[in-house]
Amino acid sequence: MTNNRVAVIGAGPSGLAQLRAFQTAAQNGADIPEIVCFEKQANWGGLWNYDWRTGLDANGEPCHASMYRYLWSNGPKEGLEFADYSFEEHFGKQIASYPPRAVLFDYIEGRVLKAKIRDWIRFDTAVRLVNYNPTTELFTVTVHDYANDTTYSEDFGHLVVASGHFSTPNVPYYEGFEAYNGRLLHAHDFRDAREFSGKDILILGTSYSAEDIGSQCWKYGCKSITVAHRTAPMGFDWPDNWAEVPALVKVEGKTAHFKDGTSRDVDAIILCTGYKHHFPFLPDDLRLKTVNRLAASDLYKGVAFVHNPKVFYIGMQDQWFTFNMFDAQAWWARDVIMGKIEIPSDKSVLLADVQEREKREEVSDDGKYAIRYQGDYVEELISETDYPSFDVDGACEAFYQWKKHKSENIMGFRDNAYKSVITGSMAPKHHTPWVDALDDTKEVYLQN
Ligand code: FAD
Ligand code: NA7
Repeated sequence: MTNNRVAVIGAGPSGLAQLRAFQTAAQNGADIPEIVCFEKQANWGGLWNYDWRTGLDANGEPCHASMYRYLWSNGPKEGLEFADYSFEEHFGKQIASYPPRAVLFDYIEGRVLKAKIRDWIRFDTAVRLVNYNPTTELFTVTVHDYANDTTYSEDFGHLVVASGHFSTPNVPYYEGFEAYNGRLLHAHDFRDAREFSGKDILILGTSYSAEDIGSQCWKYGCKSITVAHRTAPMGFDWPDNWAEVPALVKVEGKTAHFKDGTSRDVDAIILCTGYKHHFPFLPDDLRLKTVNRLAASDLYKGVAFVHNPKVFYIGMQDQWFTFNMFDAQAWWARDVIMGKIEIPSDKSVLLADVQEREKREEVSDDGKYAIRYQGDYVEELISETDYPSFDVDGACEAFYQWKKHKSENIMGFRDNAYKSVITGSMAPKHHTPWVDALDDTKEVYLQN
């Protein structure tokens, strides 16, 4: 008898998208395979499930959480809205465009509570190892069940890896780090900007984490922010106590020395130096090796692993689109597993697909081009499944506006509002400017 059970690793937005995709098919009368989702944390939501811990989690596993207190969406919610579950459906009204983490967690959870799929997830269960047997064509998944403190293995016909890729920090070394007389941490371990109130901080990196953690520290009263760039400065119109400087060369005591010969004393160094795709539970023949880019390596249609197309990776790209892109991928993977979409048997066709995506990404490093590129990708996938079609052009437009608003006012861009591409209604302006909104609770945010 064929084993068509499906193992899903991770119950973050990507894993939940996979569960929701199958549940929708079942709701529409399809005969779906058994789905088992393994989640190492005690709750779902992935990064949106806040954890105050750093280092190891309650079970001694590497702490997955990289999100911090007071985090508000760094892009407009109109770019990530689920096509099958609008913000209005969840909250009973339209809400402002840059919700804090707790609000987005609530939204993510609302869809899966409605779908009643919690029973498909085995919580507190970390995947330790996966093996593929080419003779039986089965994956043996070995897990640690922390609730019962046992390990066990089960066989599956397909594997969906949805374990995220913004959790294992990329931590570079600079001369003098070992003797630095201040607080030195990676963004993954950053939890509360108030810790840095009154301090001079140095940030390495120039991407989302650098921009947002710096902005948070500024908002909650740090004394000064210095951002060192390895490649190019971010170039926003920063507040007066914010400086962008060339790359860090070394640290002596509390003094940071930069490439242009200047130096400054800093109380803390926050490494906003990105993350690694890290799958310690996968053997060489199943493990994705890619950098953080739009055309992730070795994934046919950005989803099926070219070296074994019974393995699907959800959400492994660098992300402009998030929740709705994970949905598009999950619906597509579901239809492959259920035999509705056929993956070409000739591996060279799969490799050519990957190469074409890489080449097209490399045409330009302009942000607008990248947004359109990922928008086209989302459109391509949803055109092949029954995922509800939505106005992807409108979502791209929200992202273009967001970029424009950031360049106009980096500390004020979250005060703007955009139109939902799912319901067509305009978001209200938030009741309090972001710089003054120190309370990020759901109750306060929803007081519109
Ligand atoms: P994750 O959310 O990382 O979930 C992966 C899940 O897999 C976790 O629950 C984890 O516990 C589980 N897991 C991992 N390993 C195992 C294992 N071995 N066994 C069992 N379970 C395992 N996106 C936005 O759209 N807007 C934002 O504002 C935004 N802000 C962000 C801010 C930060 C600081 C970071 C790091 C990311 C942000 N993102 C944002 C992007 C974020 O990656 C996505 O929104 C989303 O969380 C990705 O979902 P995922 O399910 O792919 O991964
Ligand atoms: P990103 O977007 O991967 O950016 C990583 C940054 O780190 C980028 O600016 C890099 O600079 C910089 N980097 C990497 N290595 C080094 C070293 N060795 N020295 C100095 N700077 C370095 O990661 P983020 O954490 O900002 O964002 C990830 C997600 O989290 C994102 O989706 C958000 O939604 C939140 P480079 O340009 O390569 O010189």
